[in-house]
Amino acid sequence: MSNKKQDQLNDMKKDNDGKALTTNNGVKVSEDENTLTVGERGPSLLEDFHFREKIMHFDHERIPERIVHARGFGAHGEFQVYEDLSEYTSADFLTQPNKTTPVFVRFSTVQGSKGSPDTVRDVRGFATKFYTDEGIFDLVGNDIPVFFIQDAIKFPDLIHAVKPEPHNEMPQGGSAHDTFWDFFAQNPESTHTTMWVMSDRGIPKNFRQVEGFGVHTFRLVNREGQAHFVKFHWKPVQGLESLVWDEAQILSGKDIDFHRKDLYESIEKGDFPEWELALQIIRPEQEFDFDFDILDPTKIWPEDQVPVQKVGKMTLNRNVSNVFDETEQATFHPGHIVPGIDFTNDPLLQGRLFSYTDTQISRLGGPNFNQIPINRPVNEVHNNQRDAMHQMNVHKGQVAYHKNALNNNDPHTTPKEEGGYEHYQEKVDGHKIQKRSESFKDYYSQPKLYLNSLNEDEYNHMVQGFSFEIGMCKSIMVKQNAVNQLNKVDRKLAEEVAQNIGVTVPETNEEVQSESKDSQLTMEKFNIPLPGHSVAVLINGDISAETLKSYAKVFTANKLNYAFVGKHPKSISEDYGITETFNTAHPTLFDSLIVLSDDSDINPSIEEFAELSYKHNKPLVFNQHAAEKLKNAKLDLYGSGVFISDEPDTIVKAFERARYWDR
Ligand code: HDD
Repeated sequence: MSNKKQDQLNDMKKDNDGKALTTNNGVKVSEDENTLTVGERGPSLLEDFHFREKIMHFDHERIPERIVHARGFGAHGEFQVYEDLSEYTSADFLTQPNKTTPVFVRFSTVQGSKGSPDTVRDVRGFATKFYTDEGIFDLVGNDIPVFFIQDAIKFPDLIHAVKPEPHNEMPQGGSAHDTFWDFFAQNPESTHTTMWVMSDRGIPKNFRQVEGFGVHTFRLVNREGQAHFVKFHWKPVQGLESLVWDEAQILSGKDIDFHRKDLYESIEKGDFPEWELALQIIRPEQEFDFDFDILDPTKIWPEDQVPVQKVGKMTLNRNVSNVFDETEQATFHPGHIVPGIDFTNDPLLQGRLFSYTDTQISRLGGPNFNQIPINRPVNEVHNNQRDAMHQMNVHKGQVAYHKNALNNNDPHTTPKEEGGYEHYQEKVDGHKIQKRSESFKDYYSQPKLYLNSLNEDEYNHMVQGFSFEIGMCKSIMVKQNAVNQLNKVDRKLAEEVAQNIGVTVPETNEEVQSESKDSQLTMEKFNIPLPGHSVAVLINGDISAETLKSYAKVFTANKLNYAFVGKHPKSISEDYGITETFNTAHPTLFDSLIVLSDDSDINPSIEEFAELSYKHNKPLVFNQHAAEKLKNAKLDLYGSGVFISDEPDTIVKAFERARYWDR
């Protein structure tokens, strides 16, 4: 299918196939392994221009990493709206169901540097660039619907607290350290988001199975100039899954690329991940109808109160050709909006509007970053901006100002009726003050709502999350202050965490009184489709090629990824083989396990594999022989999610649940 952005990128792609090596000045190079020297063992000569250029360019290959969200991975795709949304917005990509809009998405972690592991406990960035025919719209969101702070002036403080501590640059990739938890305790508005990060949401299984949230309240504006408040959501068609914390930690060593590999390989295989764009809409006259301020980015709009409408679908179907050229140089900005979409007075959003352009200038070396291929809109760009570092255009003509008569006043402005952007005409009236609105000051009701909405397993995981993270702090004062904050949300939570980390339970119960729940907050509500899951088939002894073939058939029919794992690699038939060994495969790299054994003694590696998969609550299938041989393993052969069967399709039944928490 034709995709305007791909066509544009294709025009700029460089292909070396069959080409002669040249310098950057186009001179053909005859020698690329030995510098020019005086005699074979003599001094090198500076006049070797190819050597100088090659080294000079290499010396400058690195650019600053993003100040936050440094570690990320991107892919291309397409978006299509289901129905014409012109009742709400004039945006062309949201009103034309026949139109396919190219997108580029970058997922990221927040805290860690570019080389940090993927599976740390953290918020995940979910930034989408829509290349619409009316310009670029960036939805620069996260996988958690709320944010730590209410005002952008506190962003440097938040990030200084969560990043590795400045005196020893530790820890890398996580928030389990004193300065983050000190920030948490001293800045109560961070409570809600922190609860989400300490829940299973903080350790997603992969990028394909995360939700996305625009977080802020934006405005949709229709052709008549009428506005509605809106929150944007991405709902993953793949469902939502998380890792177990122990598994996430092991993966940080076993495969630091775990998430990017999953996304890359899924797309390479043609198993394209999809998300539905969903909207929550509040009419202007309802602005004050809620017990939270709709402009406060630390609050959700509970879906039971403000329903979510699915309005379109995004498919990621193409990996980038070059990660630096595309993903690393991509510049997202919540201020990139198109006609039909506008901002609100959310003070966090307003501050972001300054930060993103500013940071791109130091990261990409000047204000012309919009001309880098990945950042170019698919529609034409014309204005009177000129010069600056790395200018890629050659502008014609004498005139670079507005208004002019010399060039017929081109480039000309466009009336709003014909697609020129017009800011929403909100009426504002007030005094200049530096003060947070009283309506932003309820810090505990929504954390309690979140807690009340989790199921028992999710609650227990959250207790473990808090206990690990706060427990890692060195300062007793910080630990105590953090637990004192939890005591304002929920007494039981505070008690359990206090006990786990050895601080005192505050004397008075200060918990916010609320039984409210929202049915859409538990991850349980997501249906998890079978395709895309993975199975490790461990082979002990001699298992016939026919048997393996019958298993492979079931996996292929159900779109399951699989690997046959044995002591040594072995080709079994033309199509099938043992591709992984007990040295290369690891239980954390698979979603489930099948052990096929003959009656020989079980390999100890298989026993360890099965025990860890059991500990991480994964579906397990043992054939009869394997079950007998695993009698002494540290797992309950009759426990939940353990199946003893010689039937290849038992794995489908075993995947009725992706995790068996009730072991
Ligand atoms: Fe931010 C990057 C998401 C608040 C300042 N942010 C960045 C990225 C995402 C978010 C997904 C990575 C984009 C990419 O992949 O290139 N940020 C958010 C969300 C926020 C938020 C959902 C709150 C709702 N951010 C926020 C504030 C500020 C920033 C309040 C500053 C006042 N964010 C930045 C930044 C970054 C960034 C420093 C670093 C790299 C970049 O922009 O391009 O400007």
